[in-house]
Amino acid sequence: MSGSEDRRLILALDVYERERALEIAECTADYLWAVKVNWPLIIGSGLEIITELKQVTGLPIIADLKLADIPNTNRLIASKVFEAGADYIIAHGFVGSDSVDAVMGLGKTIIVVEMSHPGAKEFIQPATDKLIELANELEPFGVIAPATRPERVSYIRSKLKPGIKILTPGVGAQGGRAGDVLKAGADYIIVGRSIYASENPRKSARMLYAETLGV
Ligand code: NUP
Repeated sequence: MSGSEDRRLILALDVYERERALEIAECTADYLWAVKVNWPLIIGSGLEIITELKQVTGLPIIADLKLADIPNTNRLIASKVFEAGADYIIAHGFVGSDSVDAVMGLGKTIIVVEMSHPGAKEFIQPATDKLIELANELEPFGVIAPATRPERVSYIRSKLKPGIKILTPGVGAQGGRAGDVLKAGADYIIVGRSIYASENPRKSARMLYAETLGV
């Protein structure tokens, strides 16, 4: 297997069960840059799953909590999550720079500037320009942008400071295509159901990994 520097695939591990999560992460790890955990897995298996996933895969762990609270509460949550071993936390930007700053003070942060589902057009997309400004000001590790709308990823790339990574969920089950969104300027694709709900998660991850190499 090649080194992790050419990997641009992030597994969204949205299952509840600890055993199943560890099994899927272990068998796909060769093709991943990182593993993303979200509320379903944390609620189903507890926060310790972050530590265990790190041990089993040796990969960075992204905690997709989409923090959206006052600075103090964001800080209280983020400190426990970083303590558990998370390398990155995803936070919402619409709550304001002080709330995001509280997370950034504790560790590497990814700010949501636009979401991938249809409803994102109602409230988030109209605020995307401001959320990009916020990211340019705070310079987080990265931002979340929609793989379901490659043209929006191009737009976000054109406005975003170079060096800030773009991570894009929405490939596969939500209709986005890896090649399209990587060509549009995404650095990483985030894929959940197309891998963990497939008959052969390792094979699905390998195929997606191969797609990212061709771009
Ligand atoms: O805009 C977003 N869209 C999205 O799907 C921001 C996210 N963080 N996600 C997450 O990415 C979502 O919660 C899930 O964990 C993953 C996509 O999973 P799937 O649609 O590939 O199964």
